[in-house]
Amino acid sequence: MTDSLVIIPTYNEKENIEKIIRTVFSLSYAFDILIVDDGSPDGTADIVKGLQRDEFQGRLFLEERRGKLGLGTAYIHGFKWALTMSHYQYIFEMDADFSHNPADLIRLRQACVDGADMSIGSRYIKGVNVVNWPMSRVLMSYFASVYVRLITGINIQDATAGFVCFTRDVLQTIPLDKIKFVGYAFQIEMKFTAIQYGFDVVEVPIIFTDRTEGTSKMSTSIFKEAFFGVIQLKLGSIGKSYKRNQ
Ligand SMILES: Nc1nc2c(ncn2[C@@H]2O[C@H](COP(=O)(O)OP(=O)(O)O)[C@@H](O)[C@H]2O)c(=O)[nH]1
Ligand SMILES: [Mg+2]
Repeated sequence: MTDSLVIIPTYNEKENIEKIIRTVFSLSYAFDILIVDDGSPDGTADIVKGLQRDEFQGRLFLEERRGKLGLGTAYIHGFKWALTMSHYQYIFEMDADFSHNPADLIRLRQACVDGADMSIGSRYIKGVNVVNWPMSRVLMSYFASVYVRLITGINIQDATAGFVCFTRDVLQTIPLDKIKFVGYAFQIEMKFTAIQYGFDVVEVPIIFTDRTEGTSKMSTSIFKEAFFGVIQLKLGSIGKSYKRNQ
């Protein structure tokens, strides 16, 4: 039994899903995988079921939800699933589209083994490490992190990053039912909340490469949620006590 589970949310990722699963399973460390699919009309879940049946029983898991309910709730669903299995100590977020290099899972895990409570695959700690994104998106993402730092005061260079390793303790402490955002704001909310609870959050440099297959689900509503969500997060935290129950 492994101590590590990679959660991959999917919506219409038929071009990527088999390859990403095989790549993770070919790494030198044994990671399990949980796919959280939101009823992808392109049949992503069927590909996963085939691989589960034929090759990866006991290592590859699938949770299917009925419709596109958003990235944030897909992860919350996955986190809760992971916490029901007592052997998972390191629980990861990773995209299906190869924007995150699966080989970096090992470095993210190592940062937590070495003492961090949560590690983030960060694009912005050594310059800007983004490949193939249009300049407009790079600028938006970079300045989103500057904006998050200014408003919330958290010292994270890549606040919207979606390549993350959580130790079990962090996910057990954060009240998952109270996490309210679904898009980039969800990523900010998880980091902000972990820091409020006093967890040690470290950034590990990665190179982020835009997808070559399939399409992005980024939308203006996700952008708006993040813009106003950051202000809500800060205001909502004032006077709130973040106590770990021990
Ligand atoms: N389950 C689920 N997965 C989603 C949803 N929206 C996006 N994803 C997945 O989340 C990951 C990141 O999404 P992507 O479209 O690449 O966003 P971008 O990288 O910001 O353009 C991919 O694996 C998507 O398939 C959703 O509503 N539900
Ligand atoms: Mg992507």
